[in-house]
Amino acid sequence: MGFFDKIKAGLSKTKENMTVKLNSTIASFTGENEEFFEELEETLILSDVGAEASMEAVDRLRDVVRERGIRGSEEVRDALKEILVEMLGEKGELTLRSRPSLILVVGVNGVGKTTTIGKLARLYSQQGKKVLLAAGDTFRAAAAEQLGVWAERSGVDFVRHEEGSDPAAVVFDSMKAALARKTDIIIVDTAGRLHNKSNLMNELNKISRVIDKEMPWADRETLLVLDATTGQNGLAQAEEFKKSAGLTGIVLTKLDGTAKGGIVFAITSRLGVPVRFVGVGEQADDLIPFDPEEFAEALLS
Ligand SMILES: Nc1nc2c(ncn2[C@@H]2O[C@H](COP(=O)(O)OP(=O)(O)OP(=O)(O)O)[C@@H](O)[C@H]2O)c(=O)[nH]1
Ligand SMILES: [Mg+2]
Repeated sequence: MGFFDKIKAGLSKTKENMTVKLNSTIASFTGENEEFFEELEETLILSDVGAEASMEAVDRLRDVVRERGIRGSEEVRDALKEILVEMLGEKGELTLRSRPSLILVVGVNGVGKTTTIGKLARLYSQQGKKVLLAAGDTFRAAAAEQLGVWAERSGVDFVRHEEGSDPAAVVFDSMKAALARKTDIIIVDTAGRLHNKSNLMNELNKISRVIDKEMPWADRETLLVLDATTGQNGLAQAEEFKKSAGLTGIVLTKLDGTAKGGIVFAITSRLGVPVRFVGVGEQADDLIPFDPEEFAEALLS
């Protein structure tokens, strides 16, 4: 199954899902009429798109409908699709040119960080890259073990320390090991929960400083993992991480567990941080590079 089919399968979970509602609203379009736009805005808001992004989409659609004199539902669908794709921004890859490059994976507990790292390890090692996983979640011993299982599954390198040790030291050792072994990509797991929130942000900052000091030249991506089923709550988390950790991309997991998915628009419009991957299941190959065009197509077909 490709991106399109997986997204469609995910979003078609319930009868009350986003695509069904969107498409029935669009089918009711018979020319410029305020009721249609209000219904569309409501549908978008109910699909987790968020008030701001929904209003933006509908305002833009209203203008396009007027400018082009659109009367038919097919044309209105195409116009809406164009707008949604534009709102999602360009499709893009992670910048991982240096050897090694680093991917820091952050997010609150249970969103799917470790699983995503396992999937990324699979993806990049299949592309012929030498990957090393760093067990930066030292808060729980089980966390390193879970990551170790993923490393073994994909046959990639793995660096861990004891429970309770300093995550920055794990990252330091990972960088040394990566240089010695000519590793292409270091992927760092981090804790989702510590004794308190400021500890968590301090720990991420410390990891950052160690990388800045040892490998200022290395390409580095900081990916925030968000659970799509938490809807608008994810946005508050994202804003906090953006402020304290600096983010270069979002991974939206568990899209297979929600019939909504509009959260993708809320994230890009509120944060200006691109969605790079979506998770659509628990298996190693259930991670898909995000494609705005195909996503919008899946919603509107
Ligand atoms: N259905 C589904 N489940 C997922 C996906 N990604 C992760 N999960 C599941 O979500 C649960 C939590 O995943 P983890 O990877 O352990 O999450 P984490 O962020 O590392 O959690 P902590 O280490 O506790 O902070 C596991 O049961 C995963 O199998 C996804 O895309 N779809
Ligand atoms: Mg974890």
